[in-house]
Amino acid sequence: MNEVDVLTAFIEEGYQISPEAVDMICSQPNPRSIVRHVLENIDMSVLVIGLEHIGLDGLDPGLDTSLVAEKPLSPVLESTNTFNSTVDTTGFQDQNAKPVISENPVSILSDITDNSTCVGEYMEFIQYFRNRYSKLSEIIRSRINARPIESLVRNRSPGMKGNGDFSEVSVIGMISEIKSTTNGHKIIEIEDPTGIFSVLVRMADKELFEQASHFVLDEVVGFTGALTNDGKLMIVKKIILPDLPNISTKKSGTFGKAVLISDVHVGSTTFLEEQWERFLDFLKGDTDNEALASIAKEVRYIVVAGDLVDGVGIYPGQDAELSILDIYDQYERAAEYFAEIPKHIKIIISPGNHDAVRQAEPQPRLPERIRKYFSDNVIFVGNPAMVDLDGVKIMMYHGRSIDDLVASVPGVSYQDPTKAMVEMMKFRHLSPMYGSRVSIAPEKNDHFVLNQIPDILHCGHVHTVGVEWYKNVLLINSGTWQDQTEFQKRVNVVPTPAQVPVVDLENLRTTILRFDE
Ligand code: D5M
Ligand code: FE
Ligand code: ZN
Repeated sequence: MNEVDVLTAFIEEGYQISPEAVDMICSQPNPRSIVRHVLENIDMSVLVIGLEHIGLDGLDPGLDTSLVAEKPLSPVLESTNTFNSTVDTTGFQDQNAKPVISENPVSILSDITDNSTCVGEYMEFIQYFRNRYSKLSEIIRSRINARPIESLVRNRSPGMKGNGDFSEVSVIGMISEIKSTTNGHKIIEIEDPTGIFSVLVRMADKELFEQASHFVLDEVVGFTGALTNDGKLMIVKKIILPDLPNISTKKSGTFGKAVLISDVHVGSTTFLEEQWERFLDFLKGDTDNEALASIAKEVRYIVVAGDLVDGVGIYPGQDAELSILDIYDQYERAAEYFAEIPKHIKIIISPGNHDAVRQAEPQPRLPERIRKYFSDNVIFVGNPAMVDLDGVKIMMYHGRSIDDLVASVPGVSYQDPTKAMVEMMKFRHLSPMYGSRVSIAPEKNDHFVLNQIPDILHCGHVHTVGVEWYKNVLLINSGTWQDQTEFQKRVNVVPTPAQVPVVDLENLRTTILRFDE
């Protein structure tokens, strides 16, 4: 990108930019990713973009630009989001114990909290989809040489197949429609910012057809193939998903354990209090079981992926299934439970669809009125949020989109929740289907795109435990502390409550502890 390209990119989005800022961007190794990052993060009220909005001061020009693009722009935001404290180790004084784990740093790498740009205007939806397309297509673009749809449509003419240019072409589009022909082939309509095009996946191409049967609307996919004679359709030869690269390496190196939970549903009549108390006893080291006691000593973090309480008014007739009717009382009770946990353990809580924040995702962290019930070792983040636990990156997402994926993708079921999480990894998106059960707020920046690859993806919501590796990313669904509700009986959701995945931070090996028997 030269100076003119940079200038044009900003003008097209309605901003002016100072000459110094243009020079600064052009002097970096990857101006395009900086432009994208600035546009995603700039406050809409800014008219002229200056050096102060770029946030590159002091960066090593040789720095990997993929990192530059993913660093929060404001250093203030980064430092206030870092939690480091020395701790009280009550209950952990055993002389034979491993060195006491006292420093358990947490930093928040990405979170919607205090960064929401959305006021609900129509243009925001357009911006949201553009942002989604631009982030995901950029991932795919590094693997194929795609052209804009406009160039295919413009050159459309009878007999164009004979033109060598079009014997093999590639495009990247967002899926807007999936149809079947009478012969059973799939016709997929895709859009990019320049136009609409259709591609055909033949039934006889078994592998491609199987891949295409996993497509959902609004995901971004690359296709390579040949155009038909009239130039109106591409016969697909290769499908390129954003997916994870094959080269990412497995995490290793830190120490201690992270305990992953979700869907506690405090306040519900079906909350399994007895089993939960046994879990708290384990964390306090209050157990006769030596194996459990030794695991407890190594716990540094507890990560809670939403639905901390049952909430109120979530579904019709919920009051009949509540033991605590007031939502603040539910959080107060939850805080009492968490206060029993030794204070050196850092607890990270993100919300779910039963929690007291906006339902539209991404959701911000719980409000101050609720946060103040909890001790200082509890850190609140939004949903989704990526946190770094002393070198291990965990993407926390409650997982409401799993409902959509179960409904749309063959082979994905509530009993096997990590299969839905594999799809999220392949789409590089936590909630690909727009306008279904997940209500997505049109933020300027699509917070669901998996730009940075986490070491662990942690979801909940479906109340079943699952652990699976996908290309060196550990996928965990952390189950629930709620027994089957009447509602779940009717829709045949069979939970696996009171089972707790515990991850060894040194090698990401996972053990499931059972408090259900
Ligand atoms: O969701 C707990 C489980 O119940 C999860 O597997 C989804 C399922 N569930 C929740 N709401 C519905 C609706 N409306 N239809 C079908 N299945 C549903 P939780 O978020 O804890 O209520
Ligand atoms: Fe839940
Ligand atoms: Zn839920």
